Amino acid sequence: MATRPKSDAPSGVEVIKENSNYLRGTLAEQLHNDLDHFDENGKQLLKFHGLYQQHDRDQRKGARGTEKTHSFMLRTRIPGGLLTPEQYLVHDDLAQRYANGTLRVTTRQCFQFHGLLKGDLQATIRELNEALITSLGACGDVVRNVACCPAPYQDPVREQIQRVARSISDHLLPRTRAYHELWIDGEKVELAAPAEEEVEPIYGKTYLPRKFKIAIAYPGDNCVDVYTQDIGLVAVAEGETLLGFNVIVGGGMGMNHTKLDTFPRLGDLIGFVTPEQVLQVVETIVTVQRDHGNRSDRKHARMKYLLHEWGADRFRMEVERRLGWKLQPPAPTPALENELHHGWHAQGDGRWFLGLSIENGRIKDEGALRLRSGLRAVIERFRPGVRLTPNQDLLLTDIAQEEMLAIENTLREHGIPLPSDLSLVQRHSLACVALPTCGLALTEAERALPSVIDALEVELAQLGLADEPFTVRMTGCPNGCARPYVADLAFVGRSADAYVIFVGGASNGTRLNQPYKDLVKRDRLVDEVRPLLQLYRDRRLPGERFGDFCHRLGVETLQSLIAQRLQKEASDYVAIDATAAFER
Ligand code: SRM
Ligand code: SF4
Repeated sequence: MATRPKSDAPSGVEVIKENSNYLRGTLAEQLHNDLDHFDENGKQLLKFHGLYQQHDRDQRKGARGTEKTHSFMLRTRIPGGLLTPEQYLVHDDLAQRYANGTLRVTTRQCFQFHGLLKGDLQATIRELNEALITSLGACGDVVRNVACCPAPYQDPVREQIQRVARSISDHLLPRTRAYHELWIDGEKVELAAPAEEEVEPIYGKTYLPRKFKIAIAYPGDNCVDVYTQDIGLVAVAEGETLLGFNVIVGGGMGMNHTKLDTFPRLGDLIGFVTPEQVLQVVETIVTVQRDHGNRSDRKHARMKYLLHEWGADRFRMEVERRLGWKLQPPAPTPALENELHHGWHAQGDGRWFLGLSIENGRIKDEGALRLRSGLRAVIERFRPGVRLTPNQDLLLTDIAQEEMLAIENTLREHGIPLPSDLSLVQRHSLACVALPTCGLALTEAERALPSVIDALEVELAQLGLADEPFTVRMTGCPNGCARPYVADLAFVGRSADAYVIFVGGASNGTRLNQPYKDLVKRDRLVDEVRPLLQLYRDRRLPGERFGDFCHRLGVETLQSLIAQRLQKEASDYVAIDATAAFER
């Protein structure tokens, strides 16, 4: 598969970065003009500040020919998903005051606001920063939020990996003053232009060729989907001692349905590093991508394409050449599971945490389910820590035993179910944002998955499979924001309400799934999955998961078994019908 660009000229975004004076461009001037939006160059630069210029695609439908009204998505950067109660409440206040009254937990443990207006951006970002929350580098061609297993068990290894996540995130934050000048100080201090290495010693003035993602997994727990990251670190521990990390490089999900030279890829394991080495190694890998990643074709600019082109050995050797020393061979690690961390758990320090399932990450009040108000009530009164998970869920932490019942009651008063009230399939499902805000969405996802899950719940109950856990992920386009290509079952937006069904991923995120059926309309998704579930019920091995079953048989066998079954059902039906006619 060729990943070479047609031309080596830098892409348009590279030129914008280069000429931006470290992410400033003309954002300051544009911020204060009368328009409700920024120009094309500004749009690109805003991403580095955590902002996406969008419009409500629902409204556009009815208003052809009229000017679109712009609004903004703001993403806050929350390393490892850790928030104080005060920081949660600031997000909640701002969602009400300036955004659309909802908060969105993302698949990388961040919060997103949707529907902000240009005139309120400065106030929103300033207040977040006062609460020590930044949006700098939450989007754009830099290292994004560093994800890490958030479970708050009292365990020195967990505390250490959380610290490593924070230090990688801090170390790789853009260092430009542009963010502060624009959103916090509101004033630009004119100084003689500093040398490039003083402003951005790691990134330089064109930053990275593309977004860059890093996550850390706790031994045995792959809730962060470590193989889908540009750099995945799997902690290796002995008892309560963190020995170091196995380093995985070159994962990524995004692809295009029709461009076969774009593809999801799982990362390669290239070695082991100690906790003292990890920051240097991560920075070095980032610089390899900075210097060798494709800067002319953004469709091939992620580090996974460099790995694909070079192979893991050459990549590792380049990292070692820059380091001046060799990585140790990978250490053995326990088998991985994708832990949801739902329900009540003793932390090990006399306190408890409660993992709540947040449907597709959206925190809002709707009808009898007053999720936002209920969470606010609990957090205001009991002041638990808050942790966001890479499964778009939320953990309330550090809860005293005597508060547990009152917290449950408060949640129930607001119509908020506990995970034990929900089906396994719902708890293991993820959907990306998609419509109406995502400009790249081809189909619905967040708004469509709940009814698909309702129908799946009915099927699974009828087939006696309600207790079988498997992951179901839906995205509104092939970019893969809910990491669909590692799910047991995935629905990936294709065009006008039609999806590609993927099957055969591993629930623990260690194997990619395969396309099973193309262009399936939303209202046919469950009909197409039903025969697969029937086969699974009849032919699975003891303890076999749905994705493993589909992978063992392979797509072609599954398709032919289902065709045979349908043919047999049809001929049985004809025979029964003929008998009935004869009897009549
Ligand atoms: Fe994503 C672009 C939402 C996680 C791969 N993603 C977008 C944008 C910003 C659309 C755009 O570029 O105009 C979406 C904003 C929608 C909106 O209205 O809010 C968007 N991505 C999201 C979130 C909010 C999905 C969610 O439901 O949680 C996640 C935010 C994560 C965060 O907090 O940082 C999100 N995106 C991911 C992930 C999963 C992950 O990071 O673990 C992936 C797949 C992993 C990967 O990066 O390979 C992902 N998003 C993409 C891509 C494809 C990149 C590629 O390599 O081709 C795009 C499109 C692009 O970059 O051109 C994209
Ligand atoms: Fe938008 Fe596609 Fe990402 Fe969904 S997967 S949020 S539709 S870019």
